[in-house]
Amino acid sequence: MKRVWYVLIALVVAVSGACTKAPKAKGELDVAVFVPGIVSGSPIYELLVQGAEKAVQETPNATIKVIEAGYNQAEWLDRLRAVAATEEYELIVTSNPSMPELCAQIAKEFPNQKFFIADAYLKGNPSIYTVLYNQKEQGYIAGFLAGLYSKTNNADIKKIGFIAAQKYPTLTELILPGFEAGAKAVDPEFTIEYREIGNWYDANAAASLARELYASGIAVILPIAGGAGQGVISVAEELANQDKRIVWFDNAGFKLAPQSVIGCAVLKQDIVVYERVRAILNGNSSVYGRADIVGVRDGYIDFDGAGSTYEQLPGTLKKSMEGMLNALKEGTPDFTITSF
Ligand code: RBF
Repeated sequence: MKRVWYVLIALVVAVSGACTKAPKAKGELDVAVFVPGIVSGSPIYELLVQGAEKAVQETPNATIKVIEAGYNQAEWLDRLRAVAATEEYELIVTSNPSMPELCAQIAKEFPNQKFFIADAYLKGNPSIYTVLYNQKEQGYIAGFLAGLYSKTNNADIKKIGFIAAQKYPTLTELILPGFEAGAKAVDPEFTIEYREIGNWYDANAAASLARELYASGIAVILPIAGGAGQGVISVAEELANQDKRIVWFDNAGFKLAPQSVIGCAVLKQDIVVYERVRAILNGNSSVYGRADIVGVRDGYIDFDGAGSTYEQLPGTLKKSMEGMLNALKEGTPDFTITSF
């Protein structure tokens, strides 16, 4: 009988031992990249993952897990809570302007959890570090090129297309006004034709909107639509021989639409995330509470014209672009923002 008890006790101990987590190795650092959406097709999330992966690769004992939270925004808070509740990750890295509110909520519930949020702004929360891009400048660069191309190719139509997935503050207060200012700097008569898809995935809806805008005589569209932007690309490529074009945002887009993307207003989210995550993994904890704003002058927003569609544009147009970029880097126009 005694033997049976020994065996039973040994079994219970073995099973419970197997169920508890192995203690972390000393110095082990685990990073979760929480993607509020889907990585593939969303330039800004592709850059997020690239930057975080590079930082982790360069840090001994660091691991990374990429978690895609999907397109249902109502689920994000619960998904984020589930990640924090594992208490496995020293740092959660995420990106988009809606995330500070959700991270602040989870930080209240899990006071030890730290967050780095790119493409967002929240100052003064001791668990959260944010970096916001000055997207007024980024919009201005895109709008200026759209204006120049439209003026050169179709002088009668003073309209430029803008297809957005949804409305949110950085779109309505930075990107769109910047884009409009860029177009108007070329010709004050330009106006923006704004269309909205309603989500970040419906490429068919985006394609219909693009077709309608191009049919009205518009030559250039800027899509800010994540995965749905593929719909704008396919229509622009189909109509490229009618001089229909796209200006691209966030990353280099020439390969995505080789005939129709004429230039890219890029942000260096991969570098921002790489630098910041690496610093945090190396022990810099003074960043929490901080809200940085970066832009053209520190090189985090720029123009990418390294594609044959841009190179083939008229020399006068490229000269104007160069002049605009130099002036912008020197502060004209001055789009400085100190808080958001
Ligand atoms: N951008 C994307 O490329 N893909 C997305 O799925 C996506 N989802 C977003 C969801 C919300 C709630 C908000 C506020 C923004 C989202 N963005 C997304 C936009 C992104 O933050 C950024 O503004 C654009 O990529 C332009 O730089």
